[in-house]
Amino acid sequence: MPDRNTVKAALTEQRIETPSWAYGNSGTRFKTFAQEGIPRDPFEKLDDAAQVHRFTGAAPSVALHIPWDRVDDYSALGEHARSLGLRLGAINPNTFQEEEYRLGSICNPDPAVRAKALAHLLECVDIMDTTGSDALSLWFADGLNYPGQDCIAERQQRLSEALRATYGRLGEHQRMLLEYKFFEPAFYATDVPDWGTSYAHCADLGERAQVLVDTGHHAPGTNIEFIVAFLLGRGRLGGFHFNSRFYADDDLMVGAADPFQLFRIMHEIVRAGALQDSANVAFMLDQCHNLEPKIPALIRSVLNVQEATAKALLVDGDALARAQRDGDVLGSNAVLMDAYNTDVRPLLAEVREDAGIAPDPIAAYHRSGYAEKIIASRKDGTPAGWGA
Ligand code: PSV
Ligand code: MN
Repeated sequence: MPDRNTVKAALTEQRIETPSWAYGNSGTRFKTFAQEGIPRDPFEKLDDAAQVHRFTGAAPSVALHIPWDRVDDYSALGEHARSLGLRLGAINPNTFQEEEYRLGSICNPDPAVRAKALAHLLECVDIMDTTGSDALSLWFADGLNYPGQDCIAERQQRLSEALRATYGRLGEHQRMLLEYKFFEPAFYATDVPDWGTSYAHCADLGERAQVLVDTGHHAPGTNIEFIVAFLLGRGRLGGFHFNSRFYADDDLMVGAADPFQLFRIMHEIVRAGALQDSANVAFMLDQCHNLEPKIPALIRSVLNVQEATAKALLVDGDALARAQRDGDVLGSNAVLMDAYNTDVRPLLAEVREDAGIAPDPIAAYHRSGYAEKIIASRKDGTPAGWGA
């Protein structure tokens, strides 16, 4: 059986990055239901992120989306993060909300549009230099709605060119994560539709280009842990965007739709020793809380990742290896299920108490009065959303 103290130590060290955009208003294609107390700028988003970290002790960094989080002075934003015990995490360029990008960004048939998109990617590396962020997190909404709309093969060439130029601009301690998504917003063909395409482009570029797995971006039934195991084996798993999907890219709280899948993913991570910081796998959330209040939803998401991780750490690796070697199909499955079926909440409560944190972070957040405070103090101004 895994040693209890080793499991606790691993849980104490686990870090999960929250996305700045999860603190702002969001919605579906049909409607955004505004909430009260929403941050009005990136500084206030960090204030809210600090609450998630305060009550979980596990969320010390925040990913930014540019231009949603554009500020005049990124050093000041970084300083604000530091003053809250946070740091700025992955920088996410946005090449999908401007008129010019109607037919794509770096894959667009028009060289002038491609140049604009590339300039934005390079600008984001400049921002990384200032914020000290180590990851450029790329997702392209590029694709086609109709057969014949553009040349699929030429678009791959254009993609390669822009990725190469961006990769060449990265500093020694910076890396590029390439996210894939099998559909949306384009419905006939997507330029980076799957992990294989992302992997091939990353392999062309070099070691500091890695695949980003957004758990919501797969067809129903996809075996995501297989993808994770494969990429880990090649040193190409850059990180995750965790969320849950019931249908497509729902961006719901991680661990809500399929906690067993999250456990299976974390099992591959633990097995490969990729939980440690040295493995450089970024565990990030990419979620939108359209109905539920944002801060407790993010706390719940962090707890869900911790619970899946704790269960994965409890897998008896020796017993599993033995059963697998013996060809004991039922026995090996039982080892995994034993760990999955363990109630790890008391163990995590203990980890928190050891760290001086309340054992029930959601209850502690509600008791803190922070929600009431921001509702009262953020009455004026424009709440942040996907556009700002
Ligand atoms: C696209 O669906 C995505 O997963 C990308 O990571 C974006 O940057 C993010 O969502 C924000 O909408
Ligand atoms: Mn994502």
